[in-house]
Amino acid sequence: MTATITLVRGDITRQSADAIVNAANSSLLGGGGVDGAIHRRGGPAILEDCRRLRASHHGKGLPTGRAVATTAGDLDARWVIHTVGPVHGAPGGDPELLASCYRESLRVADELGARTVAFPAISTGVYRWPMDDAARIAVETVRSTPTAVEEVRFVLLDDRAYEAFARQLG
Ligand code: AR6
Repeated sequence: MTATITLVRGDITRQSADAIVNAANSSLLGGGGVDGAIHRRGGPAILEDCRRLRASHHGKGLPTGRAVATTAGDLDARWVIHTVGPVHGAPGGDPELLASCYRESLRVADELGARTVAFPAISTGVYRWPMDDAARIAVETVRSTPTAVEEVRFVLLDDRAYEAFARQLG
């Protein structure tokens, strides 16, 4: 089975879903963009979990392309899945690592038993991945990844992102 893909324009922190994916960084200690918004609206419980994860499993940080889950705190979700996208144009800025973010997040979602998962456009902000290419990788990867997740919802903050994803869905 593969997930049904839906598109929403808006703020991912306002979504209701089993799991909300965060475009984090390796430190797992927060940042700007969607990461900042998730921690702000989700409250301190998310950061507490992140610190615990760092201490127990990821003392050196979460590698690019991997994913881990925490509580969703005050968000309307059961879990936040944190993944680290590649920086476009930097060493290690490999498209395969961006695909890996989506695959690994779905693998974690399956482990949790999540049926609806909301994703932002990973790496397209601070990490500068070109939107059209990021949308292509996101959609192709979700379409080709077997999962028990029923709905993958891409939550796009602006028209440019929404239209890039809509073009990929055809
Ligand atoms: N809802 C949905 N999409 C959003 C939201 C939101 N509330 N806020 C931003 N976006 P970015 P990255 C979009 O920079 O490129 C952080 O500091 C945004 O318009 O959040 O993976 C982390 O800590 C863009 O299209 O993530 C890392 O250090 C997309 O989400 C670094 O940024 C991703 O932008 C990660 O950079």
